[in-house]
Amino acid sequence: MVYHAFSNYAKYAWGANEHRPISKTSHSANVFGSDKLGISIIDSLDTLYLAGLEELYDNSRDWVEKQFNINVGSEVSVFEINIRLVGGFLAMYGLTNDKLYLDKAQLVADRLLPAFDTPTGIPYALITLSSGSSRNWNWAAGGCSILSELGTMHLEFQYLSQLTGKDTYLQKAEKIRKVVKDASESHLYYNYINQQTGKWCQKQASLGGLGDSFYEYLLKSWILSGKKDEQARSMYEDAMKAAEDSMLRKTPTTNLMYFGEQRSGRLDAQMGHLACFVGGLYVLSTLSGASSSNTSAKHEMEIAQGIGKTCHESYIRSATGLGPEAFHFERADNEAKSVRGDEKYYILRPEAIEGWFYLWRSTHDQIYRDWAWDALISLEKHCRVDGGYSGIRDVYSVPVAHDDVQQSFFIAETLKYLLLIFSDDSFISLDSYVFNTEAHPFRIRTV
Ligand code: DMJ
Repeated sequence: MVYHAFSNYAKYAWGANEHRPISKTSHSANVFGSDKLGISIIDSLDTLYLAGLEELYDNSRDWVEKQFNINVGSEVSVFEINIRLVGGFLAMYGLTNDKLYLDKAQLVADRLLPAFDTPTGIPYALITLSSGSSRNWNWAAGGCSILSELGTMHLEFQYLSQLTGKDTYLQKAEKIRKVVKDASESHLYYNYINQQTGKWCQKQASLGGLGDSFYEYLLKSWILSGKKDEQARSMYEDAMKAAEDSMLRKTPTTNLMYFGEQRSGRLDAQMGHLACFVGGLYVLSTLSGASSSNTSAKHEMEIAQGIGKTCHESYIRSATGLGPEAFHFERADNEAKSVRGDEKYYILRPEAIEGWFYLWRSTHDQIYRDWAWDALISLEKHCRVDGGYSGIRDVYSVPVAHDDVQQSFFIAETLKYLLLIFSDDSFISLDSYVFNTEAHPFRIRTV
């Protein structure tokens, strides 16, 4: 699958950010701008390397060395460039010790730094790479910065400081954390914050889109610090407790567990596909021993298994065996299914499989490999096309309509977690590596 996905990208769109597997042309999402930054090459490096696809990997390294160019006029997402490019390069440096990758990681991170020049240190969402000029998304509430974006710099910047010995990066991330921590209300964190004042812009909270990886990076920063960053651990524990109280529910008759979305004190009984990652996060919390005595491992594993099951239900209640972008729990006769036309799509996302990967590693219950295998078969059946893999527009409708985009996270994450779930535990052991939010494994330093 990795070979089919990447070799077709290479054949039809080499150097472009992504590709269209049906039109067999280049594609670039607006988060990557219009220049060819080779996002799919860099995002795929570690998966190619781990899958042992040597020729494709060698060609990719060669492209990075000779053709990668960040000195372009594109306006890009600070978050996306950080998790895919800085994260992709850092993981490769940890895996290979090849200095090229550390140099490139630093080169890219340095280009992002002007976005952090705000009164609070909270970065803008978008930056023009050549000029450093920065701004927020037009659609963001109150013109504010987004929690999942500004809260997802810490791991890469911490690791870059560890590897280069330069504190600048970690200091930027620590400054953000302080502002967000000071703003929190009873350990609740909202999705939008003003980068000028450090005040919340709206009282909406979510473990799915707009919030998700902020929570993920609290736990993972603690792990990557060799479990020394106690502030990250305690913020994670308190934030998850507050999130459970305000957003974790079970359906009354079928006991399906879900994290809803908090909107100004009211809970929306819907969950996004993105929020399925949280099952894996709870497993990692237990495996790493993050909880103090207040929160038992048993409690965490119940949530991990409950969310893993609910996300699986969202997959098997569709005609394709693949899960929709969002699903609901308001009506007993329609649980874990989409209700609106604009939330029925599947764009090759990894989060459900990611959750089952962690559950497999911690329980070795065959059911998680079976669920991953069923999803893999559905991907082959409905998403594989002659020119790679495509997202689909409606998981409830067969034959499917393709969206004609192969997202770069498909190789970086979805296929990597599939590779890992069917590999031995020692292959990228969770004792030695922590994954960034784009599934790039960072080697944990023990000193
Ligand atoms: C990825 O880019 C990352 O996992 C991010 O944190 C959220 N969304 C996508 C995949 O769905």
